[in-house]
Amino acid sequence: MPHELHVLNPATEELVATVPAATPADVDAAVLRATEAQRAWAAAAPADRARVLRRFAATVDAHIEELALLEVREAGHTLGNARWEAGNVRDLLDYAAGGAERLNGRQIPVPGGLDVTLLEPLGVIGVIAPWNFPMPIAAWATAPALAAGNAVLLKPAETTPLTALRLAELALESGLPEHLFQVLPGEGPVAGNALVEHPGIAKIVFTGSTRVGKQIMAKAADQVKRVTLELGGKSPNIVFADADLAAAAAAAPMAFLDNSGQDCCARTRILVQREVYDRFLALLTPAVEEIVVGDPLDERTQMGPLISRAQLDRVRSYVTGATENAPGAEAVRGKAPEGPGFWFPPTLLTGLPEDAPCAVEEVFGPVAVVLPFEDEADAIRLANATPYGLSGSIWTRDVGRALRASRAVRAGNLSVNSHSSVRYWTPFGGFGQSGLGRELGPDALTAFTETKNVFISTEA
Ligand code: TXE
Repeated sequence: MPHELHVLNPATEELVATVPAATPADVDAAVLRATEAQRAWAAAAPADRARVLRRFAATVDAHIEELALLEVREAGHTLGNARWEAGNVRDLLDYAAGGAERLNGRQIPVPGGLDVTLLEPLGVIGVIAPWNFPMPIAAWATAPALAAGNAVLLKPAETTPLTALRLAELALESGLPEHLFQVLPGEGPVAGNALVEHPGIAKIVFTGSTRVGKQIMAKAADQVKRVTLELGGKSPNIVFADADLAAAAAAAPMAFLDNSGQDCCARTRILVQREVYDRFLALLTPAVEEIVVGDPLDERTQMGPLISRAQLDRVRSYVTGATENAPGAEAVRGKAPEGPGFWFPPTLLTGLPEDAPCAVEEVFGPVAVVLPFEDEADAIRLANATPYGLSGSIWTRDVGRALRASRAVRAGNLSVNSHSSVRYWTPFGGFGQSGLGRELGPDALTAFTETKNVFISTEA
């Protein structure tokens, strides 16, 4: 009896679908088919690849509502977010199509001949995607990989295979050659691991936990397999005393509550200069309490459920531990439905020591800590007191301070007087244990190529 994945609606706990889980033998067969399809695709003119990807983008555009509703049902995302995510897939495909037409090598002056660089596709790419943004993150790797002439085998997360499967159908409808983009729903240690170990896979793009990312990097080393890793985060939101406090307090809740805090860029460490700490907290607290949590299909809803019971248990135990283990700790809690569904209220923790688990580890739920700092140097020290380095925000009206802090905070994606981290046309990725390599942006396609240098002698 083949193993099956049970997809639950996180808002209701109802069974949405049952999907067969791929075995290592399925992965073997998929790699063989993809290898063949990739050869023809790589030989096609870039403009032809671009045309197919633009058609794929148009097909996604015609199915935005359907894809968004599927994302709501399998991942519990609010409808507005899910629509944005489907639109992001469309935009990425369009952007990558343009990239295919502009992906060029160079000609470098060398005495005695002609020297050129060729950007060759890697081959078959294994993409291992998480459940927090199943659709966009799958597309972040898939779109540029295909555009650069590769094939893609995508393993979605166990809990969220449905949008990926639908995207593969839409790709075929759009004229993408068969077997070039295959979706293999399955378990991480089985199907995911089979991709990592397979000698026919040239590169793994993994988004997920730092723990699994390290395992994948170690295994990939055996074949010197290329990896891009997008791992966890514990991003600071630094509020200096000279900031527009009302604006900073209004923006801070959704910066850690969007997607119920299941966002690697979530600003979960709110660092506030001591002289405005009380004033800022007085603005922030009601803003958190007023967040509308509930039915993801209701357009007024700002926050939905967590993905699973396991994630709910994890978040709950972090918060219980925080309040039980620190004598001065206090929790401000917003509202959330009782259940069924995996609900947890927006939660602000104050009075925690700087090194409390909730202050340094990725909780991946609607939970932020608020910590005071003394001056600019102290803010930078606190911001960098983590092995992660994905994102961060700096709120100040002083341009010099904004620039100094942007240089000093060790993170791949910083925003000043904003929490915006992700745009498909700007690079995204982490410092330190938040990852390796960059996705999105103008260099997205080159991450799926190998540079070959060719020297042609004119003296022979
Ligand atoms: O992640 P996993 P989980 C963080 C977040 C969260 C924690 C655990 O803190 O609470 O990780 O989440 C596949 N070989 N992030 O357990 O296990 C798995 O099937 C190959 C941050 O869900 O890392 C899924 O497709 N693949 C994050 C993917 O890896 C394996 C997003 C991610 O799952 C595997 C998600 C293996 N041995 C979680 N084991 C972010 N960066 O945004 C698992 N997988």
